[in-house]
Amino acid sequence: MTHVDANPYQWPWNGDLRPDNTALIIIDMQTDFCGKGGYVDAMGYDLSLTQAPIQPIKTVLTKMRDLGYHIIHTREGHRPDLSDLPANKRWRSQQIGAGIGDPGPCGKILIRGEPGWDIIEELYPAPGEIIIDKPGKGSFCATDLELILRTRGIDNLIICGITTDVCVSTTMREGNDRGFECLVLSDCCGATDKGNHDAALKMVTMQGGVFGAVSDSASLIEALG
Ligand code: C5J
Repeated sequence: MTHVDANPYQWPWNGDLRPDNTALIIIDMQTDFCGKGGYVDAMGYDLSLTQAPIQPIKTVLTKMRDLGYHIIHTREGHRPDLSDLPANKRWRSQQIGAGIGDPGPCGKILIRGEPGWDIIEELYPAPGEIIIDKPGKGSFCATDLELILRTRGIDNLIICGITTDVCVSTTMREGNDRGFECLVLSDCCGATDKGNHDAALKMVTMQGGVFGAVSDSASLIEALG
């Protein structure tokens, strides 16, 4: 039995934590969400908040890679012809001055294949690691993530990345509803607003762990040994 010290319960619920049945899911560590000239920068948010988890994620990623855990990366983005971009999503992004598909310093905002859309160098996927390209906030929506997890016999999801209150939270909720045992790492996430980051994590801990549990990189690494 292995448990990670977490809130509101020692995670995972059944103590069955092994490289075979557990995946690290790193959400949307793309230039568009944490780099200069990207989507979040264009909206005028404080980049230091979405950059804060880079080093903690790197530490966890290195450890879990070394131990042979499944590693999965996601990227939010749309097809260059915008055929998978809902008109209302595009319109809303234009209202805040960061129109999805519009040209910017890092290429077209949130468009697949553009420099700003790709994962940052520091956390770039190693050969063989799974990358899920998703058009929405949740990693299960319009992707083959669930099929991959079921095929590999993965029960436990350790979730991190950006942003805590949007794509991380949506993915955790989707995973939890599908019966996966989810853990979110507080210092390995970041949001464009500190209050939203804190609230998104607090929500997880209600009702005995309504979406799973919350821990941090140090507790996870200690449990992994
Ligand atoms: C957002 C994300 N915030 N990766 N995407 O639009 O959280």
